[in-house]
Amino acid sequence: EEQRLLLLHSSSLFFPPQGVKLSYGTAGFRADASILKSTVHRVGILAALRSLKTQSVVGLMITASHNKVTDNGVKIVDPSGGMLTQEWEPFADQLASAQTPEALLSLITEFVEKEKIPLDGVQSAEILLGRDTRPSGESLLEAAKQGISSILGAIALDLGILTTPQLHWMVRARNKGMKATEPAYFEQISSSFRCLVDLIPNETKSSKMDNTVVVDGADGVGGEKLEVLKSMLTSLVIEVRNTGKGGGLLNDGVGADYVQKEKVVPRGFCSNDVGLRCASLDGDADRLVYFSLPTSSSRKIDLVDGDKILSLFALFIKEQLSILTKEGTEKLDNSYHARLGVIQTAYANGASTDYLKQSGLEVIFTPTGVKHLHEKAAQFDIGIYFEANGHGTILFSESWLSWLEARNNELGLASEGSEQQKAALRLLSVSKLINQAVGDALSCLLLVEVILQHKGWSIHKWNELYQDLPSRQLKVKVVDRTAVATANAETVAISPPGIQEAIDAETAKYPKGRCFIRPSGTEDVIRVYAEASTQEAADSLAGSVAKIVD
Ligand code: NG1
Ligand code: ZN
Repeated sequence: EEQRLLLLHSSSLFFPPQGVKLSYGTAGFRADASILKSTVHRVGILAALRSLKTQSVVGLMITASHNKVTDNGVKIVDPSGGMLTQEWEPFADQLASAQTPEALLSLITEFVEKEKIPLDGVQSAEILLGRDTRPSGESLLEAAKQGISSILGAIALDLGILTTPQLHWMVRARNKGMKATEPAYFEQISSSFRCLVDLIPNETKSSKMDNTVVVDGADGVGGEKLEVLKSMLTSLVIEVRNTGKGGGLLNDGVGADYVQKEKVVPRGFCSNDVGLRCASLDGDADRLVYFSLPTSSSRKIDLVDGDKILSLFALFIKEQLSILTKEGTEKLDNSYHARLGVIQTAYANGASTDYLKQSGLEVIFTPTGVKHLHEKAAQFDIGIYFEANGHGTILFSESWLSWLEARNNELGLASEGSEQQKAALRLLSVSKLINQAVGDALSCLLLVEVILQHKGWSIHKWNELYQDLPSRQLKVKVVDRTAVATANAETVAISPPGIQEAIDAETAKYPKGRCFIRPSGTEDVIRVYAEASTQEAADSLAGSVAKIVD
């Protein structure tokens, strides 16, 4: 009864927006910040229920990532550090659209019963809260706290302004019984970076590689965190621009999404930067792309996107694995051959997929959204996933990691300092540097940098791994985006009827043409992606398919 009254009272303070239906899309709820309060309040309730159900710590992040500053969003981090289980998403949708406190209460009561959630006030729940730098974040965080405290036994721990991946990392760490503070995060990634630097072969160590990277912080949270991190590193100089402190507007003409989609120089970069190795984070620092300015005369950039980061990582891991498992002289247990898999979505550039396959890698496709990629990657001993937009990470299975630890110890006794042992140490360090909970621009940046140093590669050399096929992405505003449904990892539109045939007919007109459409999970649009042998052809294919959709 006390619980009932608490919920009724708390929800009577938050009115759901009229005439809009929000849904838990690709990455939680997202909308204009002004209509989000009641949704965030309810997600607070949901997070508390999730924590009770799993008897573990969960997270709640307030961010709208790469979207405009006036938008915001909210999502739940599951105990593993990954996204909220998809099984709970429909319930999240129902909660968000309940019209009255009574309707909300009856939904919750029913769900608690069905899921057997111990909502008795005896069990406790704990939720870690984080938010990005958006001005609306503070008051939305307050709404989340009120939602959480309307569940008996639930407590919220406000961690302040964080990158999204930091919060994911901390939830995972907490549930593993590890220290889950920001200093612990910085310590882990900087020390594993230093280990990898120490293991750089002497031949490349002496090469005159430029160890400076210029980073566009998108005027978001990433820049300020990078300033802290960079002071803990040696052998790498990081220059941060668009830190948010210079008055620049978040994600406005800056950031990974802008750079990847528009393929032009972001604000804060100029002709003096020609030839430098540059990188862009997105607004909550879970995406990373690289670029360079080829000439001072145009705004165009040479983009090094998520697919190429993936390729660089895959190449490095594969190399280290083959050193590790090379038939050595010692009779040691070489038997655990890691299953290595690479996960992409339909947005991956076709040239990247060809390259990866030619390099002997197993490539798998999933629908858009990290939750899908992550799930697939977790099925491998080493699963590397990336979206073309720069969101991705490397997952290591527990069983292979414990084998690797043991192997490293054996090698340490039998052949300390051997090539094999160095390979084992490198792989162990990668598993600590890279964020195992979710794609993380900061840890990916450090891994890219140390691999380039390891190989003695410039950004140009890296970019030449393969040449991207020209591509074009468009968005089309439609009345009802749910009218489009897709199959086969979103490569085929199964409704409305006839639309796929029309797309196929258009695509057939272009050499190397590839095109697909899908409803966005974060914006009210249909996305069109086209690829072809020339930029003009890709533009024209995307344009005509956009007309079909319209
Ligand atoms: P939607 O709006 O569902 O396309 C976008 C990105 C996703 C993912 C999410 C979450 C593209 C084409 N889509 O999803 O890859 O990053 O945002 O932020 O880049
Ligand atoms: Zn993001």
